[in-house]
Amino acid sequence: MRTFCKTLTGAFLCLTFSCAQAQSPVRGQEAIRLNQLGFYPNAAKIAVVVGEHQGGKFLLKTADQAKTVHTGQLSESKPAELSKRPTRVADFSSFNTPGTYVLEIPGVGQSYAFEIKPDVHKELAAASVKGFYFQRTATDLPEQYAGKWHRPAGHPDDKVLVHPSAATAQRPAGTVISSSKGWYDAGDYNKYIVNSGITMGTLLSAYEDFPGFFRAQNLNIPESNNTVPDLLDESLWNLRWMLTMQDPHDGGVYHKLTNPAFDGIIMPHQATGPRYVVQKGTAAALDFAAVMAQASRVYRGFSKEFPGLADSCLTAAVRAWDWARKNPKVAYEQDALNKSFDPDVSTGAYGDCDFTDEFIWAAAELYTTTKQDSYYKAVTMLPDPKMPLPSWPQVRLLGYYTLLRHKDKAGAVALQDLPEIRKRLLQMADGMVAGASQGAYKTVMGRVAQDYIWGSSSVAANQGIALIQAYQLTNDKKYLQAALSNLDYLLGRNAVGYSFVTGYGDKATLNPHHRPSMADGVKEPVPGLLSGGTNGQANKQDKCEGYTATSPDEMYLDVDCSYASNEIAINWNAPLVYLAGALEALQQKAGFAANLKK
Ligand code: 9MR
Ligand code: 9MR
Repeated sequence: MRTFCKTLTGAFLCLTFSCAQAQSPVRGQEAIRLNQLGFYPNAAKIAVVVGEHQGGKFLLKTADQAKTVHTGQLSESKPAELSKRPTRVADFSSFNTPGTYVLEIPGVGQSYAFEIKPDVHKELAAASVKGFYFQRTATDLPEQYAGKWHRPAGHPDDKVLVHPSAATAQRPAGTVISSSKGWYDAGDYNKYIVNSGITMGTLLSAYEDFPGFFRAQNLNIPESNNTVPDLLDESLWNLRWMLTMQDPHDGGVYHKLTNPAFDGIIMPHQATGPRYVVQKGTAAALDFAAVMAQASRVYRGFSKEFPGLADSCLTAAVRAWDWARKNPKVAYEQDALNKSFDPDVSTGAYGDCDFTDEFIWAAAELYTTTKQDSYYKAVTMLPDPKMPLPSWPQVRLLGYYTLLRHKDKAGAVALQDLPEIRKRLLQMADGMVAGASQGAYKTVMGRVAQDYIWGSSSVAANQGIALIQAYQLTNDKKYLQAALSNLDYLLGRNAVGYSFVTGYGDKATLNPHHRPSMADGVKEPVPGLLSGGTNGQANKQDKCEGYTATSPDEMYLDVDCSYASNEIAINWNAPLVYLAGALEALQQKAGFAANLKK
């Protein structure tokens, strides 16, 4: 077992009851909540001071404290929306000289040191993609690429069994198939098509929206020296696995590749139990179809490097779509499945029984790639006025983003809906902007308790993506500013004061529920991984010891047993890749700096 107490920037942090006596009151660095990496020179720069305090002045000092470069007034005290804790804002947006600084609040203390510079999130943006490399199954991660987190290959998955729930005449139960490569889903070692779907859709969209930025990014992965952008090389590792999850006999797609029960807390190569592909389903088929249709479009640009890949993806997409049209209501219901088949399967369910949004996403991708109206017309593209934020069971907006992204090549059938989709997206984004300006933390994320679900960090990141889409459509800086507020949230301007990205920030997640990070004997967790973050129900869900929070925005424990607030997952990292990459890409564009100014 790892110890939960660690020394961090000089402070002794206590994370369980076992060492509660050393817990210090909230002040100093703990009380000053800000993006621990820093700020773009001409963007908003905000810190939030938490706790009782008389207010007054704040000072911006050089990190060596030799010089005060700026002073300002703290705002009036305001209770945070959920916890009602008093908060004040230090807004130093007008100061824009690059350098390394600390914020000093007389009577409270100093913040962590942070930078003001043009590409302040560049390393983070790369690390968030590199995080996927660390999730690779079936390959050694040598020191050359993985540094101190190098490890032997785990889960070759070249001999996977067809589970009785997935048996067909051509592939009876027990048939051995090869289903190699792919990423581990999260802190566990299984591979789930539904969750791979939104993950891949988000990563491929990041590339489609900001190809120049991702072409220039170097991740130091084994493929870094080829002519393909590293993001697409990395994504291909999972795409190749996804392709093997389609039954060649009927086009259906297995819901997941899994152990019957979660592995213990051991390294990947030590986890050698039997693995199964389990029941085909409609959500898996449609998410797969959407990803393959999009991948066909994206990898078409690399036909020389990957001959035939784009065509194979499109064929796979069409076959999965056809299967789903014939099998439009096959839900993955694990409990029911376990009543009929052995062995029982108790790993992540990713069960969803409403496929309206999966049909919309797959139709939008297939239509955009093929230009065939039949795909578009097969669904009701605007079934209701809702604009649900993307998450693994809700992918409608991924389809809308794609239609808007390719609006210039849209045919009549899509053109009739596009003004309405655009209008709804901007309404959604306007609501987010208004919310951010009213909130105690001045972030879009976290003003309402419903934001704090399992994986809430991805709520923040996906709100950021919606805002970037709005910015791309309008060029209106308010959307960009609001998107940036949520990156600030993820990196420390939040009610628990953590940066939720491992390895990034002075007070960043140290003990994620992530088997390799827990079992590798290396003190620091694998870097570039986004913790699921604050979750109002976490104490009831994982029942870890140590929760003291009573407010949903504070229900977070940086301990590795807290899988409901501190696991990492590919569908959470992907929107971080998008958000950090988009903001870096946009700040590189001439004039963007001035654009971000308040
Ligand atoms: O490690 C598992 C994690 O990946 C899942 O998100 C979580 C919820 O399904 O479950 C974790 O596994 C736990 C299991 O559910 C109960 N026993 C303890 C396991 C963690 O060590
Ligand atoms: O992200 C999933 C979350 O929405 C669910 O509430 C939770 C419990 O079912 O499961 C989460 O997904 C986990 C998956 O089931 C197994 N791998 C780890 C995932 C992240 O915790």
